[in-house]
Formats: sequence, structure tokens, C-alpha cells
Amino acid sequence: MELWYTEKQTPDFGMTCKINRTLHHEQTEYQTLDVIETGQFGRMLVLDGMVMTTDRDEFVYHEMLTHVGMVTHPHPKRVLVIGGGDGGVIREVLKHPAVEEATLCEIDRRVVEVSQEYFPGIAGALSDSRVNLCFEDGVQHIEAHSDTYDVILVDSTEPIGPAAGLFQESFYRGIYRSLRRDGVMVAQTESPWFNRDLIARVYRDISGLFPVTRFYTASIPTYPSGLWSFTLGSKERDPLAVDPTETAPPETKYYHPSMHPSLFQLPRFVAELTE
Ligand code: AAT
Repeated sequence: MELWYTEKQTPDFGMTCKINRTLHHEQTEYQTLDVIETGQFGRMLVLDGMVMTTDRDEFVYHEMLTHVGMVTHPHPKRVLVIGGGDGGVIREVLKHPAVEEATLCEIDRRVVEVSQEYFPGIAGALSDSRVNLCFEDGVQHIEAHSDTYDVILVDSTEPIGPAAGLFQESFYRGIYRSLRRDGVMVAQTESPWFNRDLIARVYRDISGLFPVTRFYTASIPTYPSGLWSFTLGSKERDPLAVDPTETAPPETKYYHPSMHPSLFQLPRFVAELTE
């Protein structure tokens, strides 16, 4: 008998893949958590029925959420990742030698523990001595820290359930306060096909707070529609004005310094979300 997993990405559209077996299933305090083994993408981490990461395409999302913001900051010493309990963004952050302290603020401790067990290539970086693990709601963490971080990366689940607060204007205002004078933030902002209202609203909110706001996309096959978006807010430096040749880490598979300037050239149906 064949076993198939479907994520209903919208009420009318889904992604389906064949699975060899279910490796883990539990209901945590915050969400349902599954690890399944797929034929096409290797192991897959699923929260509340939605794909968070897979062995084979995780590099795209984790590199693109991390490096664009990291190279925009002149000296990213203190970095905060909100969400991202699988550790993929932390792994990418630690590729930058300027980093002295990387804090992970994840609401659900079980995501970290299960990722350490089933995704060692992604979660391995969480045991690095520069990493500070903090299990609390990102909204509370942001409220408790002002003028602290150089870079804040928001690696959150979809804007329903525990992550709803991570897409609010008040949260971005908190991020602005938590960042130091030349701080940079990047948030994952969902699909330009399926989340158009959300993207336009988040772009307006961030550009109302930060002097520089930039929007870019990447191709991620296991995320809804396959096209994903990221919104960057910066207090001083414009990512378009930096040359990442020297600062981009060499060991990447998707992000490359030569693609950096063209990242912000958007197809028209995407660009209109930022106008
Ligand atoms: N690295 C890619 C995987 C994710 S995981 C997003 C994480 O955000 C989850 O582990 C979830 O527990 C955590 N989270 C949710 N709400 C909060 C909160 N309020 N504070 C801190 N952490 C939170 C993201 C994939 C995104 C795209 C999927 N289609």
C-alpha cells in the first residue's frame, strides 16, 4: 500500500508527495509535530499539517532568510532568530565570522529537540558555544530587549496559531526598538501567489518604520506555490548599496554575491505588492 501526504496550501490547492514512513508524531503544547520520510525530498518536518523544512530543499530558505540581511549589516555581532527551531537559520548565521552571539527564540522546545534527533545536518549548529537558546514567545522576547541586536531574522510559521503575533505592526515596532543604531531585520513573508494581502500589508508596516525596506523572493519547491518571499528592513544601510563579495560566506548552495543586486529586481506581479 502506498502512503501519500498532502498539504492543503489553500482551500483549493495542495502539494502531494509519497512517503515511505512516519518517523515521529506528537501533539506538543503548541502544535502537531510530524517527521515523515518522503521519496522526493528526504525527511520533512511538518507542523500543524504544513511543511517547515525538508532535507533536500532547506538550504534555499535558510540561506536566503539569513545571508541577505547579514551582508547588509557592517558588523553583525549579536544576532537574534525568532522561531526557526530546526536550527537552519542559526547554522547559516554562524557562517559569518563577525558573529559573537546568536540567540534562538523558539516558542516550542519540542521543535528543537525533535530536529536535533531527526535533522542533525540542520540542527547540529544549535550546540555551538556562540548559541543561546531561549524558549519563549518571540513577542515577549522582543518586548524585553531594546537596543540589543544587530540583526533580527524572523523564521516563523504561517500567520495563524502561535505565530499570529509575529506578523503584526506592533511586533515590527518592537523589532525596530530591539535593534541597535544600524540594525537590520528580515522576515519570511509567505507566497507572492497565495498571500498577497499579507505581503502588501507587512511591506507597508515595515516601510513605515524602517528608512530602507527591500523585498526579494526565492524558489522553494516544498513551500506553497514554490515561490517564497522575504522582507528586509534596515535602519541605515541599503542592501542595494553593499558589495557582498568579501562578506558572503563561501560555503553556500543558493545565495551567491553575484546574484545579490538582481534579487531586488522583481517580476511585475510581485513588484506591485510593494508599491
Ligand atoms: N526553519 C524553517 C522552519 C520554520 S519553523 C517556524 C518556527 O516558529 C516553529 O518551530 C514554531 O514553533 C516557531 N514559532 C511559532 N510562533 C512563534 C512565536 N510566537 N515565538 C517564537 N517562535 C514561534 C518556518 C517555515 C516557514 C514557512 C512554512 N511554509
